[in-house]
Amino acid sequence: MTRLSPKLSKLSFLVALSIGATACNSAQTSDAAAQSKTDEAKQFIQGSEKQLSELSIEINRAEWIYSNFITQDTAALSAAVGEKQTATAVKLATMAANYTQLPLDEVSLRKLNILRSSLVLPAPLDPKKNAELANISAELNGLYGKGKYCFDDGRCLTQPELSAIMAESQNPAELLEVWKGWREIAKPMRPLFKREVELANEGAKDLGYANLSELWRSQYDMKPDEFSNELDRLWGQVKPLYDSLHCYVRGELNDEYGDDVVSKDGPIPAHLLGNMWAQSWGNIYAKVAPQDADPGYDVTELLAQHNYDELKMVKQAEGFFSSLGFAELPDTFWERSLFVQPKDRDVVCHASAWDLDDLDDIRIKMCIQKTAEDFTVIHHELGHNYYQRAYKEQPFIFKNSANDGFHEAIGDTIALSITPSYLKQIGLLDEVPDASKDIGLLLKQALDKVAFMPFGLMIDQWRWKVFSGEITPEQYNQAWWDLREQYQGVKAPIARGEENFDPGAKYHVPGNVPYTRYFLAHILQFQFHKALCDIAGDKGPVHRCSIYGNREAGAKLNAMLEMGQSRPWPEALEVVTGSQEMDARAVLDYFAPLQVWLDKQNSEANRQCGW
Ligand code: X8Z
Ligand code: ZN
Repeated sequence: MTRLSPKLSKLSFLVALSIGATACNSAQTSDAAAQSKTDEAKQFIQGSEKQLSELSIEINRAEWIYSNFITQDTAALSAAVGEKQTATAVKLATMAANYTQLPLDEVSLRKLNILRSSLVLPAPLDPKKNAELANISAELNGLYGKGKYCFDDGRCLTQPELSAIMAESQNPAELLEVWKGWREIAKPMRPLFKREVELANEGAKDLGYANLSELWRSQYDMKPDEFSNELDRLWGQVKPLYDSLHCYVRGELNDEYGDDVVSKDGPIPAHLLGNMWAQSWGNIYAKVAPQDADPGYDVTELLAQHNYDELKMVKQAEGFFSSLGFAELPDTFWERSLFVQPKDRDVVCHASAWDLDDLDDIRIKMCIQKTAEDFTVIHHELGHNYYQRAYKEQPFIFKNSANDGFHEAIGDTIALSITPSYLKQIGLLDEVPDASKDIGLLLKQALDKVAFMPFGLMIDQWRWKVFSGEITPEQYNQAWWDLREQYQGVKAPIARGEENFDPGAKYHVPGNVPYTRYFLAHILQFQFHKALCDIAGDKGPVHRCSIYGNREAGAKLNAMLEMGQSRPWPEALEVVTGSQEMDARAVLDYFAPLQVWLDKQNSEANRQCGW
């Protein structure tokens, strides 16, 4: 007996107990009943996975077609399939809740909990309301995708074209016109969004959640309020770095535009940061670059000099993943993806990655601009595709990332390895700038990544309050700008009354895509990058490390990706980083030399930081 493992002895103990119970008939009946209940639960899980995986292919196809050809008809088809899929998912989520109290194995319980909590737009059980919600959702997506602004001279520009002006123009009047013009597309969204929130809140209640906020925050292997606290903790770690960056950028913009346009002590007007939403600021790097530490190259220009077109940019990004040991993308990826904005029809240009059949039919859809920014976005999208392919052997319910922040972090992690030495290796750059130019490189990176963090956080801070009723429809826009100011220190360049619906001008609001994932991804990618650089044996500063070509790092990354959502995310995190905690220290370490430099600049210029 002593040779038995503890697990086996426990088993024989249970067997003994149940044998003892045979003397009592009622116990036998209840044992049998319990057994049949657990069998039923397992059958339910199996049936759900089959049903959902079949439906998933149908919905993926309908949505792919809709967002590649936005018309009345494709909207109707997408809404019809959406309606069917939501009805099924809501039914299964409701049933799943009934089984979660059973003494089931860990895997089954995890599947039931995921089934219960993973809807992002739950419809009420009432079929009429479900149909209404499906139509609203499709309409909001279409309004964004079709959105254009027409100038007085008759030119009508789409979102990528307007974004290019926001990135390049030096003329504040033009920037303001484009900024304001794009936001016109969102005005008609307001009543639709309001109704969408009402219906989805009702759906969330039907599933046993207080509201949609609680449901969205229930998807992180911890209690919803614990998750909110976790975000506050992470943001608290980063905020001092953000404040230094904000202070520096505001000072430089004040020098450039004068007190009338950018004050020395208030929030920064949102149209001057090189981006339609002031979410990442890398496009104004040249305006705020350090004179003596500029690396002297620009990836957008390097791409042009080396005749990179859209396809070549994607091939180059694929090459990075191949160098880590990932298999090449399938032929169907190249045949079916959309890389170039079609001139003759409306498409959703916002970049996305797709997995049509939950196996190998992976694609991206993106109106690629030949810029450094989109070179990074391509890596971001491919990160999704490689993740999807890595977990394709998982059961359907686990075909997802450890949490949604992981999905968003993979491609960005790879893009952190686009260093000068990598650019030299692939023939884009002739000479690697020496260490004296690191501040310029770090500043560019901080403008993209650190500036993003409060934006990544505030969108769902707004939405969660909208869902819980703390922000009423009459306060949508005011509350939006209050949070923009609170988190980002950014303000609207002109008065924005409630006739506007500025949140709707950001894709993820009409698209109903949760946004906290990007905040998490911005923390996680620095943790992953550091850990993979350690695995690759890189001994230099982490901002100069590239894992290009390192198979060991690739294998470790793949080991995490393959897990999909089968285990709680801290375990997946541990596989790559050795730690179960999300931790912004990796961000602070990466930018440590920049933080010192920024604080020196700010104090030498006698700047009053904060807003
Ligand atoms: O939406 C995206 C990706 C698609 S998942 C292009 N991102 C966020 C955004 O553009 O607002 C990537 C970073 C943040
Ligand atoms: Zn993404």
